[in-house]
Amino acid sequence: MILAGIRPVAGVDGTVPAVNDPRHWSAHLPDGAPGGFDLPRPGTLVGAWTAALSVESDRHLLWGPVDGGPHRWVSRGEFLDRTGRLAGRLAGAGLMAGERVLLSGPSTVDLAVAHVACLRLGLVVVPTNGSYRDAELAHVISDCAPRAALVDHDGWADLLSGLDPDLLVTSVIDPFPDGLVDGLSDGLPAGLMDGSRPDDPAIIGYTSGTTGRPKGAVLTQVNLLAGAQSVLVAWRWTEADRLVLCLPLFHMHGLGVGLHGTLLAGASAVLQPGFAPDGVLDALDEHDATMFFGVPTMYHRLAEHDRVDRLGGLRLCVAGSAPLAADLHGRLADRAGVSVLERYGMTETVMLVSNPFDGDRRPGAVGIPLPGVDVRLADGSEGEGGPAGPVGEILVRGPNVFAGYWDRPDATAEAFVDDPDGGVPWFRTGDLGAVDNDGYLSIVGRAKELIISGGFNVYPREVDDALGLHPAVAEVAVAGVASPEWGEEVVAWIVVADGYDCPEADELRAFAREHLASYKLPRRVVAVDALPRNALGKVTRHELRLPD
Ligand code: MCA
Ligand code: AMP
Repeated sequence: MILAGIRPVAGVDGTVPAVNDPRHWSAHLPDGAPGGFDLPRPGTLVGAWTAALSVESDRHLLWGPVDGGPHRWVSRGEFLDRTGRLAGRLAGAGLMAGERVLLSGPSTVDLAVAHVACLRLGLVVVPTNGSYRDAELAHVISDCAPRAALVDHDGWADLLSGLDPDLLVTSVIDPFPDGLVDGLSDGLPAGLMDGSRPDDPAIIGYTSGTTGRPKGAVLTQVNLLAGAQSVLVAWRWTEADRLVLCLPLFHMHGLGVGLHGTLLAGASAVLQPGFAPDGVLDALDEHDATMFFGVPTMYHRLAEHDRVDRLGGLRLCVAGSAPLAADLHGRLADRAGVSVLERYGMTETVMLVSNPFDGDRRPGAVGIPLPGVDVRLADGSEGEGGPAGPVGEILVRGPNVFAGYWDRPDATAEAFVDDPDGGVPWFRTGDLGAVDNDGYLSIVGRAKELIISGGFNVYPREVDDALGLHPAVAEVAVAGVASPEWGEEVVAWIVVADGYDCPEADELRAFAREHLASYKLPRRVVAVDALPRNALGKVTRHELRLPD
């Protein structure tokens, strides 16, 4: 069965529009304005940014640490100037459009400048989690072969040079201080800057998709532009907005939505290198913020704070990256008077579905496809109708959907299904959804093996492999267990090797820390006699249970 996962808005003649009819998106438009608008507006991300930031140069743009020093405001004009000069320096170091650059550091103005400078030169940014360990970094480097790395973490320069002696490793704060090629250090000749075309790759985001080892999702200039434009429209994001942004800048939530949206709207953002409830609530007051975006774990902690009512003074609070429990939505409404707007995104698609700005922000549902985005459930979706409708894999297409996985034509082919009517193929999200009678999508499960802990994705097989190296572990399988704070917690079920005692969680964490970023480490360990397996011998993770 094919289901249009979209609001069945009746047309003027009373008919329900076809799958990709723009009238479906009218739920996101101001005053339900009729469809027919163009998204994405033609162009590139860098072109749209420079256009937005070239006027009123003195307006505040980003607050945060600058030049490795104290926090201050950087204006639109200073930001364009800094990114232009840095793009020149990167060119002076011999970097050329299309080459990959690994970028990693705390969320500072310097990191934002480095990101945008790379994009203005046409480099492909590989945003990287600073808690990655050797093996995780080695995989990224061997997969996308970056030419340079701009990094700001202790020990990373040596680590990266050890992994690839040809990699040009430099800092985020003052990259290539001496330049490697003379003549370009003060800026680029006209024509070399902002010259990307809409379909040029801009970012490679590592994610496991539905299966296997992390793959590099290649997002083009126009994918990222479309991803930011749709939420600007849907969330009424304007230059008057000020966002408190404490999400990391190595994932689509903080980067592709928080930072890119701010630059595109010509709005402003207060960057916070890390999340602390006090820090967020103080910043809302100190900087007259209008918006906050966070993962559910952040809202869970904010909801416990005695100043949580301050959130109610904001124009908009957005949650995503993991399910926002209906109960938490209710607590925030009661304690802060805020109706958090939940939306659904993926690395491969930026944002695809959102609750409406105007109208019902429904707890437990992710909402209606964003302007320009088509969503449907896969053929063969099962179950009866009723409030939650049949359940099937969520499929998506639109200008926001990525170009494919880096150097993985096989994985790219597997990730898309043909359109039954011969149209543009659909990307398989690996998420299971159901659509309400009035068109709201809910995520009801996952077809992919994935644990989402505090908004970070953890791939069970990667953790199994690392824990399996411990001598006391004969067999192991990890799975996610519901947690009020983290959404899901990583738990390891272990068959203990002969002659050993079952290791404590702390011991296993200390052991595996060498191989895995720490958010992937198990928080609990359960000893079992055998792992549940199917007839083919494959571990059936959904049958793993905590002891009573
Ligand atoms: C930190 N730790 C975690 C997590 N975060 N453990 C499990 N799950 C986590 N998410 C561990 C650390 O490794 C450390 O362990 C200990 O907790 C304390 O670390 P700390 O940095 O102090 O943690 P925190 O500041 O409390 O971090 C919680 C957090 C953070 C702020 C919720 O996890 C976070 O920023 N999450 C957001 C992730 C995100 O942006 N996701 C978007 C991806 P130890 O002490 O043992 O070392 S999804 C996406 O982009 C799509 C497009 C979408 O839809 O948005
Ligand atoms: P990533 O690949 O890191 O971008 O993670 C994307 C995944 O996060 C999606 O496929 C979903 O499983 C999950 N996700 C994002 N937003 C939500 C949400 N609002 N509710 C439930 N799951 C979500």
